[in-house]
Amino acid sequence: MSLNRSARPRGPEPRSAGSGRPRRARLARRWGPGAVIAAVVLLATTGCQSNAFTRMGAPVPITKQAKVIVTLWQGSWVAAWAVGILVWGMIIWSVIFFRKRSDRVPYQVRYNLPIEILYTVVPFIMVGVLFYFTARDENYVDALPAHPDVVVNVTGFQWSWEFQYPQYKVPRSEYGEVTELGQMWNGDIPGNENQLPVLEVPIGETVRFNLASTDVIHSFWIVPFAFKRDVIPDHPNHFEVTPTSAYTGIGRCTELCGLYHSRMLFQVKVVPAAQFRKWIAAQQASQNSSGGVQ
Ligand SMILES: [Cu+2]
Repeated sequence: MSLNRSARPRGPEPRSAGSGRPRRARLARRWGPGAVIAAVVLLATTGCQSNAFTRMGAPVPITKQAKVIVTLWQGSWVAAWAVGILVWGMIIWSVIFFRKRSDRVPYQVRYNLPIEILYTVVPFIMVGVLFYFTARDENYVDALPAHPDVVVNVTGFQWSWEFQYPQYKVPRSEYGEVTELGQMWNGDIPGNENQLPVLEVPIGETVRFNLASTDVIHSFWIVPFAFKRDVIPDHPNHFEVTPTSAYTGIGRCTELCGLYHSRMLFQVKVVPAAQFRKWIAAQQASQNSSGGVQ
């Protein structure tokens, strides 16, 4: 009678050196900690740099608030990667070290109370941690300190924007204050992007935005603010930012508001405070002499 595998009687396999569970345990002991350390080091070191990959698609933030939002976003990804690596690791580990080797029914684990408590409690802890950081950062982003350096009243309408600076008066204009109007974007007209309404704000100062709509719901979005806020008729919305770096770009409406929603663009200029004061003084002078006509 040949001694092939199928002829061997069923039952526990002999635990000879170099085979079965002790071998698996040795391999796991040898490679397990190294793999975990490598994963942690990889995550920690790539997290030190700021590039498109480590920001996980988020824009380069240009306000204090945006930095907090992007950091929260990165933290959520680190948590997701950690859970993913752990789960994938355990799947791969069990596939490699516990693959079927015979028809013997494996050791059955049932009613293991500690393990069941563990995988009930761990998700609660994960949700709790994510909730804590989200609530903390949301409170920071939504905070409205009492005395902002610059106030901008934003009015959204179909299909453009009006920006008013109530701290900077223009007595001879019908608006009474610096008012920036423009044209709806039209790509058929060369250079039309220079006719868009202008929103200019200073670096390093707190800027309060008061949002209002005259018709339907719009939404105010400057991509590197990493933030959007709805502009709702009869429901004033507010938010405040502290810009940290210079930026020139396009802001947009991000709530489908009608036929020309996609053309509801505006110019954004984040500039040094001195340049902002110069610009606003020039706006005051020109709007005063023109009576507010732009
Ligand atoms: Cu809109």
